[in-house]
Amino acid sequence: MSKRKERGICELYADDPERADALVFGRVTDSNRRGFLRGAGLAAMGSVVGATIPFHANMPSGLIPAALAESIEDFEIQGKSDDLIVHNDRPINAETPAHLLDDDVTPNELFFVRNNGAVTQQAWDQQMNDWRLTIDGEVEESLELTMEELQNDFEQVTLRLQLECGGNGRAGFNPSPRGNQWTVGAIGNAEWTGVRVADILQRAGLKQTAVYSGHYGFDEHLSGDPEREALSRGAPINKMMDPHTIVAFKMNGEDIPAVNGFPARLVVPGWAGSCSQKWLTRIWVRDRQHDGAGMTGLSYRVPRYPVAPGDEVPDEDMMVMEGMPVKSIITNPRSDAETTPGRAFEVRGQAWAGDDEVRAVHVSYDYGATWREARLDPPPNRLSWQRWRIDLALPTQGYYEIWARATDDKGRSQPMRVPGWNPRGYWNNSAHRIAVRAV
Ligand SMILES: Nc1nc2c(c(=O)[nH]1)N[C@H]1C(S)=C(S)[C@@H](COP(=O)(O)O)O[C@H]1N2
Ligand SMILES: [Mo]
Repeated sequence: MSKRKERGICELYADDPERADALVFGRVTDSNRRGFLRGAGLAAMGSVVGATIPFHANMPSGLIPAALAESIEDFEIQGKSDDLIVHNDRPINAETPAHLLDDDVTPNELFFVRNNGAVTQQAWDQQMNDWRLTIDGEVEESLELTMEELQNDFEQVTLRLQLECGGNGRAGFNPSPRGNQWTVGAIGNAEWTGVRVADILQRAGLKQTAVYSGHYGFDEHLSGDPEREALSRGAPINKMMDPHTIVAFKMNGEDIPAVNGFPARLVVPGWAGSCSQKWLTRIWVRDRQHDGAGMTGLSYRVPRYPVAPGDEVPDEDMMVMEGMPVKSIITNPRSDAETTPGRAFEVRGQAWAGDDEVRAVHVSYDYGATWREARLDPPPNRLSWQRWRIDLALPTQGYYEIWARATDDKGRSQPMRVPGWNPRGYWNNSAHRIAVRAV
């Protein structure tokens, strides 16, 4: 897989050095225009330059560290492995190669990143001192929660939850819809700690008129226009009241990485990732479907009926995406692996099914002529992905493809070919396949 990179870190610094600082390291500038790094940002820069930085307090802001300026070829994302496939660095978008999704719990440094806008330095500055979560709209009593209140006033839960971008798999569509050309890796399954949105909404008291949520974060539209949201999606109240829909403040037991929504974000598992607002500041309870950025037009919407590839679809025939379809990936071996004829090896991966549970995973190495059923683990909790594995031996020398196909508990399974084309390329759940040579 080639890196489709549009802009590198040097360009980013050339363009707007201080914003680059904030994006790459979360560096905040004080009134003397010194960049000072704290906590995770400092640790990230330390690990990138390979040592602690004794004089970090003196580092000018907007100055790309020389160690990076000299050596960097690929864009580095704060706290992320450089094995991620970077599709864009403004806004930052990076997916995880399938073979690195082999852990049951996706590590923070491997978890994909999908940003529509960017967090400015001013926003970090302000939010780090004074973050609040507002709940308002169709509620009996509006709330403004501090982080302390959020963490102490509600029961905390820790859950493994899958989060997948609605456009995961977009690269498979033809004609190619615009947008990040995700292959299969805009998915992750972290262990999130947070509080239930249902508990917060119950505290505020839902009015009879409450039907939908609208989510806001402190990232900005890339144009810099403060009137425009980078993204503001929502979900029907019954999905928000699901006990697995949470406001998370920990990811795998640590602070959520800056690019994944520190200090708090929604996790609305099983639905298009866009519902899971990062850098969350407000949940607006509404008396109608939300109409924020990303809720209207072609974004995160799909045709109500099958359309021919390339068709234009009238606005009134588009509907908002909700649950994600059943899907699986092969995480071992990695594609292009070699094996020995006749010798058994383990093929394994993960499978998930939006709001539902996976019932079975089948694997083929003869282009679908025959299928074998893999062993499938139950989810550790609802809406987590599920591990599957099977021992296979390839009969003779040669080139094979291994295909994996999951079926959900409603009997729906993954198509072999790319399913219904749609204008923005959502919901591609076609079966994952890898190449293996027996030599
Ligand atoms: N505030 C905000 N929240 C956001 C986004 C964003 O651009 N801004 N992107 C959304 C989309 S489209 C996805 S797929 C998920 C991705 O979450 P991740 O970057 O932690 O993987 O975040 C969602 N939450
Ligand atoms: Mo997304």
